[in-house]
Amino acid sequence: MSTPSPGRTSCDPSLPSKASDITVVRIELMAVRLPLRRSFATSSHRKDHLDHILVRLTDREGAQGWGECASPSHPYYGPETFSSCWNALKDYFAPLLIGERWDHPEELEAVWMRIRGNLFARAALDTACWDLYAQRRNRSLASALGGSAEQVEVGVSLGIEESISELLDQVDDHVGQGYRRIKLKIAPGWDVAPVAAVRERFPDTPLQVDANAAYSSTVDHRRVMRALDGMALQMIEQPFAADDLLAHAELQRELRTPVCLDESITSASTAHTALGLGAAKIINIKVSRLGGLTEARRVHDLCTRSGIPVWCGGMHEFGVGRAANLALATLPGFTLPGDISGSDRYFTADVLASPITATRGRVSVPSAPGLGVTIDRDAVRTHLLEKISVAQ
Ligand code: OSB
Ligand code: MG
Repeated sequence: MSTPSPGRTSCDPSLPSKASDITVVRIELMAVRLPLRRSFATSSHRKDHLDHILVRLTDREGAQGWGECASPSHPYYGPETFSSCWNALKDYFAPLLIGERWDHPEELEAVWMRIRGNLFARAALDTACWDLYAQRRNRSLASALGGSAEQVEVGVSLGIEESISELLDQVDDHVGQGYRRIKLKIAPGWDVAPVAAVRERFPDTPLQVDANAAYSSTVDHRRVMRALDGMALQMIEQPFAADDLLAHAELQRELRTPVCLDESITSASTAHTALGLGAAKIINIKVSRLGGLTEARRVHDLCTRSGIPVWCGGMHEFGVGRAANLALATLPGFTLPGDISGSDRYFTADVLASPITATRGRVSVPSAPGLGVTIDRDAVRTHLLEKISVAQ
């Protein structure tokens, strides 16, 4: 036992315990580029490498927390870009966090309250604060969030391929690896035929589709949705524009297949509105899209109270963001397999000393304090594009 230092109320047992009492004194932003093992195409574009921002916080005691900004480079999934996130972190989020004293990461909402949007940027710092907090409490991030699962069931998200036979090979490969379900990206022109071909070859595999808002509520597109409705899918994810909740509600009334919302759900309030309108029967919870773990957990709690199953979505995270997703997915409402496949599916070299791996469709949750992963400093250095530091 160390002797309590004078003036540190947290060490005086006669006073209410202030177990954390954290002040961040340095924030480093690292732009890191990882090549993708295999290029990935969605309804909007194709990519062969990813530029994400890793953030490292250091507090007054020298403890550190890590987070990842997994924003796509271009504004095709949502409004943010790599550059918008870099600027928002450097000019707004980081300066407000530096020097601020806090006990729990939920208090940071008040610190950042004036900043609108920029949720992918915010998520990086929110996650780093949760990591730091959990480490200071000597608890795993999963347990700090209230989760207890030791393993999480996962599936894969497969991009748009050049041909149906290449898609069938991809599905075959991942079903063989034991992934719990297969998600197929769809877009007008790549929907009924490829999905029907997969369903025919794999009649019993849990299958779902994700349109990334590529459809509109026209007669032609609704015909596509009705055709998909006959293919025993687990869900149809985000067919229409993010802000068109009524179109999703109308579609959900026409289909037996559950509609799942991704891009539409940017807060617990939008989730509340969407559920009130009947716009979805399932919600995809993404740490990045919701601005971090605090809001992601709030959406989980709301859905659980409303009897709506949720699953953890992904943004092709490197190991840091992947570990945060994994911790969140240990909460009890995550009853459907998440998009948290092993790092090796995406990258030849991740930024972790031991990458996250899936075995027969399950990923083990680290039990070490915080995110519970070790960053490979050499890998970060090798793939570093740019680094800046914000200090007190
Ligand atoms: O819509 O879920 C999505 C990847 C990038 C952007 C959006 C999405 C996705 C995925 C892949 O579907 C999820 C993953 O494997 O990380
Ligand atoms: Mg999606």
